[in-house]
This record gives sequence, C-alpha cells and structure tokens, in this order.
Amino acid sequence: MVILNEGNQLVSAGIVNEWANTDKDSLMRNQSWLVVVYCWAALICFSGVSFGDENEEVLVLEPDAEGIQRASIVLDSYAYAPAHISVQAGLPVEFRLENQSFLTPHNFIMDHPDVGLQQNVNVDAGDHVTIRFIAETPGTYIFYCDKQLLFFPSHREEGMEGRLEVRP
Ligand SMILES: [Cu+2]
Repeated sequence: MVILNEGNQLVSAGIVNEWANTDKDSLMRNQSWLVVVYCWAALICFSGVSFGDENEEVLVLEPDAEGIQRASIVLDSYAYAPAHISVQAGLPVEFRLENQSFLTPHNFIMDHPDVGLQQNVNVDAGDHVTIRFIAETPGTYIFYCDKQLLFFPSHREEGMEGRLEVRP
C-alpha cells in the first residue's frame, strides 16, 4: 500500500509537470502512462485481486470431425487453464489433462451424481490423463482439485477450481 501511495504521488507529479510544460514531447507522456501501468501491475500482484467471471475467458467447444468435443487442460499450482469450458449437452467430451507442475500431483474432480457427472482422476506431476464423458443435463458444473499437503490449504482453497458449462 505504501508503494502504491508513492506511485500515485509520482504519477500526479508527472502529469502536473506535463501540463505546466506544454512543449514536452509525447515521450514524457508515454513514460507517465508506463508508471501508471506499473502501479496497476504492482497493485494487482500484491493485493491478490482476482478478476470476476466477467473477465474470464470461456473455451467454447464444438464437435470435431469425429463428433467429439476435445480440449487440453493444463493443471498447475493452483489453477486449471482454461478454467471455464463450454460444451454441448449429449455429445462426447474428451479432456486431456496435463499436469505441468514439477513435483505436485493434481486431480480433476466433478462431483455431480444427480446429473451423472462424476470424475475423480489423479494426474501425477509431469503426467497426462485423458478422460471421456457425456454431459446430458444443461447447466454449470464446478470441477476442482482436492489435493492437499499436510496442514496447508487444499488446492481448491488456493483457487484450483473451474467451471464446465453444458449448453442445451
Ligand atoms: Cu491440485
């Protein structure tokens, strides 16, 4: 927070200078904007701000030539990429789960027995596993990793969670 305050003052000083000195070339202006960008980057990094769903990219899958909706999902500490995937109901889905962590095992759990979506797949560090299923019921379903080392928070608590959206 102290860093941000200093940054803000710095930016303000820069803008005042520019206005006082209208001859200044655009380089100075660009540098001011760079400072603003750095401040925002620092703020986001240090505050742990996470963007809401509005900014989350959705991978929308369509059936390929074989009629299968395929995606590769990278598992890392502690996230799925992509974390939001949209599939069409009633058609086969194939996910290649790639654990890119160096040492940490991850898993992929979907626990929605009411709609027949149940997966619990372990993927060791550096390994990959392919899963296939058909989602019959439209809706939005959470998947997550429940790995946990000793007394540390679980991966899910660290944010390792994603959403499967099933389109009608
Ligand atoms: Cu995990």
